[in-house]
Amino acid sequence: MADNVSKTMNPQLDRRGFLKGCTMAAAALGLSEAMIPRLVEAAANAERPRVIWLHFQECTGCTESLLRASHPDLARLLLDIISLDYHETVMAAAGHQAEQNLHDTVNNHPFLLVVEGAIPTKENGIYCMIAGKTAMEILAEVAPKASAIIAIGSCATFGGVQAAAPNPTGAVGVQDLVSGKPIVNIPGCPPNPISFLGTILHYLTFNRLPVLDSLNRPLFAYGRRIHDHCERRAHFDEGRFVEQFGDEFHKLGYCLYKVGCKGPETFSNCPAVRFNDVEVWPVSVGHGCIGCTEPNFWDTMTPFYERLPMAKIPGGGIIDSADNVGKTVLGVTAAAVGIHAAVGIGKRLIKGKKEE
Ligand code: FSX
Ligand code: SF4
Ligand code: F3S
Repeated sequence: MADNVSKTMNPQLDRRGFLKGCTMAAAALGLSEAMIPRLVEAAANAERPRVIWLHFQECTGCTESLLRASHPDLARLLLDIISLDYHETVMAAAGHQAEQNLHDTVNNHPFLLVVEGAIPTKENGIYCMIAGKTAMEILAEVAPKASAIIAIGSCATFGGVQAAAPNPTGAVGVQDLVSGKPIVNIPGCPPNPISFLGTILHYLTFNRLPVLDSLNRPLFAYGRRIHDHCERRAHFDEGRFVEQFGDEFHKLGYCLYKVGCKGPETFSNCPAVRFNDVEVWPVSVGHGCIGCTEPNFWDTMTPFYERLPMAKIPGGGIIDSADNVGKTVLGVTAAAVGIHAAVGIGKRLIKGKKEE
């Protein structure tokens, strides 16, 4: 049954689209141009890994952004390089046939497991049931047989909005329930498709998963603080802030820190890789980052439209209040933020190197 989803979804990918997708993924992975042919070679010739994609408590935004956004080349490339054997949203099979497909792959072939959505654990997991089984039971059955697991989206990685206090269903991420398997977390609500594609292409090209940070996120995508590569950073450093949405400073593109931007404590590649083919990301269209790649951001990053408390600013204690911060003080702050970030990233890289 292998590949039933890919065949349905992927009528054609021309060479131009194929190369474009590989080039974008290579850039996201931080590979030099010289590596692009190797990536293309792997994408074209490596044996396509079978992928089982399970959906639990989620909104399907991760799948939607991956397969149906304005990235047709990326979606087709992805479906070209994997054999998507089971995916509830897009597979043609239904009912017993779909369940049979799942069991065939799980029991007879090596496969990568992708999980989208949180797993509710209260009342023995009854808050998410598929084909008569709880998400907990399905995960317990499938995960031990997977070669590796990719948790996609903030729900599957850290529990997502379902896990927000008071977490009525006891929702958790995959890594809270599964041990003894390599787990890659690709958080974001939803995450950038290129971070997922880059992970798969890295696996195909180098026969191993990418280097991870302490939260199991690939360093190539989550190794840098948003604040440190934001196009509005010069405004932050110069003390030029939007005071409220729609004011003249907003129109001038000033820094969104005072209206709640959480970029100073969020790690993600959003400013660099951007979203959709129109090259935007939240801050570029005038909305602060809400920290959607960080653990429990629904609790820790709210209220979304209030500035980060002083204690949460990297190098904390240096910013007393953005109202009082002048150019000079912000210069010091910026240096402190930069040093803190450099230390943080250094630590992550060292950890990543050790793991590698
Ligand atoms: Fe969660 Fe995925 Fe947020 Fe939705 O399905 S990460 S709710 S955008 O998309 O799991
Ligand atoms: Fe960019 Fe937000 Fe940092 Fe301002 S606070 S520079 S908008 S990341
Ligand atoms: Fe999420 Fe912030 Fe990027 S909200 S999409 S991590 S800019």
